[in-house]
Amino acid sequence: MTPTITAFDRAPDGGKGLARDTRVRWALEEVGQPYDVRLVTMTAMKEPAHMALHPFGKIPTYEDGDLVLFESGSIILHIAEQHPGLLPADPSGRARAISWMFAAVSTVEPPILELVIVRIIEGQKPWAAERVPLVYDRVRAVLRQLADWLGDKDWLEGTFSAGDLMMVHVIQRAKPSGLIAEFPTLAAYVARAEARPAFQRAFADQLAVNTRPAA
Ligand code: GTB
Repeated sequence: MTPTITAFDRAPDGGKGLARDTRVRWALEEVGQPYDVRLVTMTAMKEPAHMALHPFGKIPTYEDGDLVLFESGSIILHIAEQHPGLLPADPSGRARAISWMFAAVSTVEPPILELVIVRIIEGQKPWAAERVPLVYDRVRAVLRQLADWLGDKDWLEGTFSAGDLMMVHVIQRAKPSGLIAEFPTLAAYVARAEARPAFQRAFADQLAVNTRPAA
């Protein structure tokens, strides 16, 4: 059966690939699984039909037969478990790759999201000017640790995995702040991931959706 994912009808980033459907598209492309996409407006996300699929009224979701999943991390883990290509075959390597998936969403993503919030959503608040440098430093600290781990390796554990996919998509969100460019190791890591044909296809597909002419 062909799975169906949901994505923004129009992503607020206009197609920069930062919305979380892109990481799911990328995983599906990496494993060669065709998929359908149902586009959802901001309004429809909060209506009963979508809330029945996603308890928090967000995208992405994933439907395959009777199975409905939400949370990009769990969707990608499911895809990686169903198909070869995103998790090493040996149990320890697999467990390490999954550790990196969790690290991406629970250690690296939170300070990056805080930065997005303070720069964009709260940028005009009177206290923003004081808070922005503090949050920048918090993101810098975690990026420095990630860069130190990566060292001169191409990927976090040597071979590309779902851990790299999640991590790269998470840190791409920090690109507009200029912080990735401060770490040449990470800039090269992101560029290496973005050069993967599966990423290119996923990116092009979401771009086509988000730049299509208005109906
Ligand atoms: N933890 C969940 C997951 O990983 O799946 C988070 C899901 C989530 O936040 N989804 C967002 C959403 O549906 C879209 S991706 N938001 C609608 C709502 O909350 O009503 C987040 C996102 C939004 C916009 C940009 N952008 O413009 O650059 C990037 C990422």
